[in-house]
Amino acid sequence: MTTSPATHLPPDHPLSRGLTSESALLNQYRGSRTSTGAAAKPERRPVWFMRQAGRSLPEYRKLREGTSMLDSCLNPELASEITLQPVRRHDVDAAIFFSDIVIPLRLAGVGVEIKPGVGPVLDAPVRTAADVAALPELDDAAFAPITEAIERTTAELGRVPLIGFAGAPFTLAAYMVEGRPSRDHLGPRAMMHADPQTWNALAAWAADVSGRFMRAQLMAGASAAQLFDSWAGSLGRADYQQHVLPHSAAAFSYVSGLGPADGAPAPLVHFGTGTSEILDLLKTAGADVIGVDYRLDLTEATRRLGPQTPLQGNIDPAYLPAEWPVLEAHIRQVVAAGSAAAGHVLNLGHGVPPETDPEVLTRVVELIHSIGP
Ligand code: 1CP
Repeated sequence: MTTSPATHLPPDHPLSRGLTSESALLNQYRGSRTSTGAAAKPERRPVWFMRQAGRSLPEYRKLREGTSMLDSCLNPELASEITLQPVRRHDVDAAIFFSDIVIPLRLAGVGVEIKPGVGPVLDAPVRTAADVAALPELDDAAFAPITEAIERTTAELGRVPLIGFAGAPFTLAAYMVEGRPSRDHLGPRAMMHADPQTWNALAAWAADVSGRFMRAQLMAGASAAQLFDSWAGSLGRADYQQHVLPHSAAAFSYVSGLGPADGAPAPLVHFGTGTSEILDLLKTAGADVIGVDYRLDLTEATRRLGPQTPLQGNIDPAYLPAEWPVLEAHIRQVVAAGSAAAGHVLNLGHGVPPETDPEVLTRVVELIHSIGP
C-alpha cells in the first residue's frame, strides 16, 4: 500500500539548500548545547506557539470569512497566507503549517467536517471491523494542495523553518471512533480491550495516513515535523505501551532519518497533553524532541527523560491574560527550568486560546528573544 518512498529530501528543499539547517530552532531541536558545549555563535532563543495561526488573529478571522475550515486548509493560497500571518506579526522562530490532523481523512475520502465551536465531526463513526475494512486507501497524489501550499509558504519564509505536523494514531482514531470530540475518549479505549484486532487495524490505518501526511509536508519543504498525540493523556501506561506506542512509532517510521543527501535529518517532535506519567514511553516512539505540556516543570521533565533530550514548551496558556509582571516571571521560570536540557524551544504547554490578545503574544516573543544565554 505504500509507494516506495524517497530516502532524501529534494535538492531544492530549504534544508538541502542550507537555508534553515543552522536556524535557532533546528539548533535547539538538535540539542546544540551538548554537541560542542556552548553554541558556536550566540543566537536568539527560539519560540513558536502551537495554534499560532488561528482565531487569536483578526487577520485570520478576516481571511477565513465565508470559507469552511477544511476548505481553507485545502486552498493553497489561503493556507499559505494563514501560515505566514503569525510569523509576520510576532516574529516567531518557526511557522507551523496551517492544516488540521483530520486533513488526511478528508483527502482519503472519509466524510469529515470541522464544526465551528465543536471540532472534527465525521459523517459516520468507525466502530466495527467492517467499518475499518471499508476505510478508503489514501493516494499520495491527493496531497497536491498540501504540497503547493508548502511550496508557496517556504518561498516566502526564506530562512525561517516551517514545521509540518500530523495527529498521532490514538488522537486521530479517537475522533474516528467517537465520531466527534469527546471528554474521556472511552470509545477508542474500550475498543483496545473489547476488540483489539479492530483497534490495531484502525490505529494502523491512522498511522499510515498520518505518517504519509508528515512525509508529504517534509518532502514539500518543511524542515521539522511534530506528531500531536493531544489525547494520549487519557491512557494509562500499560495501555499506552501495548496498544498505542507501536502505532505512533509506525507513524514516525515514515519520516525517520529523512534529510538532505549530505546533511542531518529533519528533527521530529512528539507532543501530548497530560502525558507527564508516560513521558519516558513517548520518547521511545522515535522523536528527537519531546514537547511538554504545562503541567510538568521542565526540570522534572529533564529528570525523567535525561539531559540529552531536547525539550519544547511549556508556558502555561492560563498565564496569558495575567498582569505582565506575573506572565514575565512565569516565562523566566520556564526558561530557567529548560536550561538543563540539551536544547530548549519555547512554546506554550498547549495551543493559543482563541481569546488571547495577540499583542501579548508579540510581547512574549520579544521577552524570550531578549533573555540571554
Ligand atoms: O474555525 C477555526 O478557526 C477552527 C479552529 C481550528 C484551527 C485553527 C481547528 C479545528 N484546527 C485548526 C488548525 C490546526 N489544528 C493547526 C494549525 C496550525 C497552528 O498550530 O497554528 C494544528 C497544528 C492543528 C492540530 C489539531 N487539530 C490537534 C492537535 C493539536 C492540539 O491543539 O491539541 C487537534 C486535537 C485537532 C482537532 C481539532 N481541530 C479543530 C479543533 C477545534 C480541534 C480540537 C477539538 C477537540 O477539542 O477535540
